[in-house]
Amino acid sequence: MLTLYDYSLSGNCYKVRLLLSLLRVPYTRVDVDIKKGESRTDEFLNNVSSNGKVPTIVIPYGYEHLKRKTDESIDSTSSNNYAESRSDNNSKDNGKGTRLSESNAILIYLSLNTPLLPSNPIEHAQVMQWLFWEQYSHEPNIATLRWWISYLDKSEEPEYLDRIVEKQRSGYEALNVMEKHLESRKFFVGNRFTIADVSLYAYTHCGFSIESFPKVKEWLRRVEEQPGHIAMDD
Ligand SMILES: N[C@@H](CCC(=O)N[C@@H](CS)C(=O)NCC(=O)O)C(=O)O
Repeated sequence: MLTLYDYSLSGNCYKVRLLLSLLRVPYTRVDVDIKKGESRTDEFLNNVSSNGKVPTIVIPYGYEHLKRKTDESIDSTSSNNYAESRSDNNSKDNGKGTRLSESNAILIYLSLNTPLLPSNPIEHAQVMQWLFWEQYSHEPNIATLRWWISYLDKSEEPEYLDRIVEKQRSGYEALNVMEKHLESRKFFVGNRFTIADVSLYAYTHCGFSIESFPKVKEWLRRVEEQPGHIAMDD
């Protein structure tokens, strides 16, 4: 079974829990309290993530999470290859399996061979486009500000004031990009639900106020209607 190293307040971790639920993949959840420094212990750095971050999953050697092939499938013949996993020293977990970090990389791994990752080359690349955009233009602003204000209480600290204003500006810029894209679409890629939506949903639904982004608001509801959807605190 897969193991997920997780932190309940993290949107990056929620992306993974949400996708596992949508795909109905069983897993073992290990809570890591990052506020208490549990992701920075020697044990965690040596055995789970050398970068000291969650989410990280451990994929048991020989694991095949989804055998089903659909019309949407892409060829992933080496994705679960036992020999390949064993030969990758950087991703070993003391003989337990292959470690995989970075929320969006985990989403890609889990959604291979499912309709949530299109096989059409253009749509596939467009999903990647939104995943990279999420990590560069969305999450660093919306998620970071949420963390500073709601969990680290930085809003009154003078050295944070300019940085907060800048994160707010860039975060709203990202929401504007989403609003414009959704003016003529139901979902981010190919007019159907994909991991681009899963990834973007995670921090959009709990970050900034979206009152002045009606298309984003409607899209959030559509994501919430997907069978298997779970809330962040489920
Ligand atoms: N780009 C990474 C970001 C991972 C990340 O920053 N994780 C945070 C929680 S959201 C963390 O583990 N922080 C603990 C630490 O830095 O000590 C991803 O998408 O997974």
